Amino acid sequence: MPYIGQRIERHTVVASTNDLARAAAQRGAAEGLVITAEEQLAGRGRFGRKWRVPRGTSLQLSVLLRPPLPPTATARVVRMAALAVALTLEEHLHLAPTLKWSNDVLLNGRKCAGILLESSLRGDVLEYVVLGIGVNVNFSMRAYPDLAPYATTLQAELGHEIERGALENALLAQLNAQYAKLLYGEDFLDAYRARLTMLGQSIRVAAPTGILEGIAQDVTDDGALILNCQGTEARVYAGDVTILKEPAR
Ligand code: BT5
Repeated sequence: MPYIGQRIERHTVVASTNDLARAAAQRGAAEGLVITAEEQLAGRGRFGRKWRVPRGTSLQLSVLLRPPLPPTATARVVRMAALAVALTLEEHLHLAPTLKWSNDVLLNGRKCAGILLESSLRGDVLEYVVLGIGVNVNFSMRAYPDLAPYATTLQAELGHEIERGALENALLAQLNAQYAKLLYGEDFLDAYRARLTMLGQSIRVAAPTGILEGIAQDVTDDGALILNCQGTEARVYAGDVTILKEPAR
C-alpha cells in the first residue's frame, strides 16, 4: 500500500519543490515522497507562470507518485488532488470550497489553492507523476494587489491564522485516502462535477490554441472541458476559464 508522506523532505528555500521531486523521481525515489518548502524562488504554475506566496506562510509541496496507469490518467490525478484539497478545507476547517476547471480550488469565488501536475512517460505508461500543490494559508492578498481580485487565503476567509502543520497532516491524510481510490479505478468525475460551479454557465476559455466562448457542459475522464459554442461542441484540454456575466436583457 503506498503511503504519501512516508518520507517528507523539508526545505527552507528552493527554486521549486516540483524540480526537486522530479530530480528525486529520476534518481529512482519511491512513490509517496513529499517535498515541502517555506519559500520558492521560482514557484511555478501552468504554462511557466509564477506562483507567488510570502515565505513561511503557506503550504507548498510536491508529491511523487508512480500510478500504474496510462498517460490520460493524469487528468484523474489532477481531479483527485483538487478534491483532496477541497475535502481538507471542508472537513478540517469547515469551509465551503468550489472547484474551477482544471486545477483551481476557490473560496467565495477566489482562488486559494492551485495544482501543477508534471509527468514523465516510459513507453505508453506513466513513469512518474509529480503533483505540486500550493495552498494560500496565513497571509493577506494585499501583498499582491494584482492577484487580490481573483485570489484569497485561508486566513482571510476565516479571519484568523491556521496551524499549518495540522493542515498539512489533514491534506496528506486526504491524499492517501483519495489515492487509494484512484488505484482502485475511481475516476473522481462525479465528486469533481458536484463542486464545479461553472457547469451550465457562460464562460470564456483562454486556451493555448485561442479563445473560445460557450456554455460549460461537462468534463471528460481524460480531462477535457466540453463547451457548447452556439450549438457546436468543443473540447478544450488546457486553458484558463473566466465566467462571463449573464448578458443584460
Ligand atoms: C497553478 O497554476 O495554480 C499551480 C500552482 C502550483 C503551485 C505549487 S507550490 C508547490 C509546487 N511547486 C511549484 O513550483 N509549483 C507547485 P496556474 O493555474 O497556472 O495559476 C498560476 C496563476 O495564478 C498565475 O499566473 C497568477 O495569475 C496566479 N497566482 C500566482 N500566485 C498565486 C497565489 N498564491 N494564489 C492565487 N493565484 C496565484
